[in-house]
Amino acid sequence: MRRLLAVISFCAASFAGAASAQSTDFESWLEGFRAEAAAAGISAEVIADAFEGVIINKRVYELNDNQPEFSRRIWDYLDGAVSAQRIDNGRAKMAEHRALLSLIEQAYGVDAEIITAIWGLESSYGAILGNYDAIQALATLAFEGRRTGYGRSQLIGALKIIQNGYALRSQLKGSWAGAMGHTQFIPTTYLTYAVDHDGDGRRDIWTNLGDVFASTANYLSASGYRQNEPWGAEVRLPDGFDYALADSNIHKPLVEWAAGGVKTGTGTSLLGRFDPNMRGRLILPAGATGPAFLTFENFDAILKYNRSTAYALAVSLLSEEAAGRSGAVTALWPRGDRALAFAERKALQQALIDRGYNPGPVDGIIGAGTKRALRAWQRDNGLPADGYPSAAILETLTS
Ligand SMILES: [Ca+2]
Repeated sequence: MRRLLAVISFCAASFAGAASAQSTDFESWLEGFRAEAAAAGISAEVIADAFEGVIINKRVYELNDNQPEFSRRIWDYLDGAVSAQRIDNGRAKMAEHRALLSLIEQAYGVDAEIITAIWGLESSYGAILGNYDAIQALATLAFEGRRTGYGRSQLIGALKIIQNGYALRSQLKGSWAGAMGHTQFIPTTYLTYAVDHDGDGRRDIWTNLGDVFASTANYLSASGYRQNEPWGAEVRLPDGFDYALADSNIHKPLVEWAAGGVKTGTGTSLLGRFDPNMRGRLILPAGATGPAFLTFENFDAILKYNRSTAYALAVSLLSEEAAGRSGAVTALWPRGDRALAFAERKALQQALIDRGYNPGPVDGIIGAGTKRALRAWQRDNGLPADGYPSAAILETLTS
């Protein structure tokens, strides 16, 4: 016991040493960053005021490594993102703000239910705006870790917001990643796309819903969103379907998908429901054993908001519900599947290399390269080529 205590106190001492070394490093990093900000045209006064008392926030690093829309299984994420509560609130909010949303829908060509769904996902309709000091959060990300480039550019953006008088230093509150206001704009998105809907001279994404909705619609419109076009739909695939067609690079007109036997989720013809010339790509978020979706250009516009398929699907399904339609997914998710741990994802990549396939670097990130290599191996071995890294596939690959 005494020995254990000694070990603990030794660790505590070295921790304290590491922490003070880190704060010294942060101070010297900040010196360099001040020069960078000055070169970007930020005044000495704004810089001095912005960084007064700012220290790094370790919690930001923890959250950066554990983003739920990337780290959770998609069905668990969707259970929370498209919960009965969020659906009910979405319908109520659509009704409450119908007049304002209609005006913005007409002005920007973005459907009210998509604006509402993004609002619901980003801040639970304004209930959770985030209490992190954006300057501190972004300085923390800029200082070290895997998002230093993002942190630096957003930090400069945040300083420009203050310098241009769009918001006060004290108003820059938001998420741990520096996303702010009702629909969580990061500073550079704010600078480029936020708009002053009510004409009071401020682009107030923190307290003015007209500015919030218009800014969100403006950003989606610039990302390619088109009014009255669907995001996509759940689909049903025929027996013997070539799952390799579920590839983010394969966009085909609906008429071709229909010719290949793809039907709506209820088994009817796609052509009866959608414009046959609309182009879509097929996604299988949980592999061949889970639900399938055809997604159109509006889905890709939502992905520009947050580059996570789980997020874009949640927004899409919630938007159906907010509009009073059903956003329920009819096929079952493979809820018994577990997510592969980091070491297992690396083992899967290594196994593909050992078998003569090229997944790219062994980094534990299942990206397009890994999926393509996995598909090739599946195809060569007579398995459904869905490129989905399940525990069962890892077992087969490594046995
Ligand atoms: Ca305004």
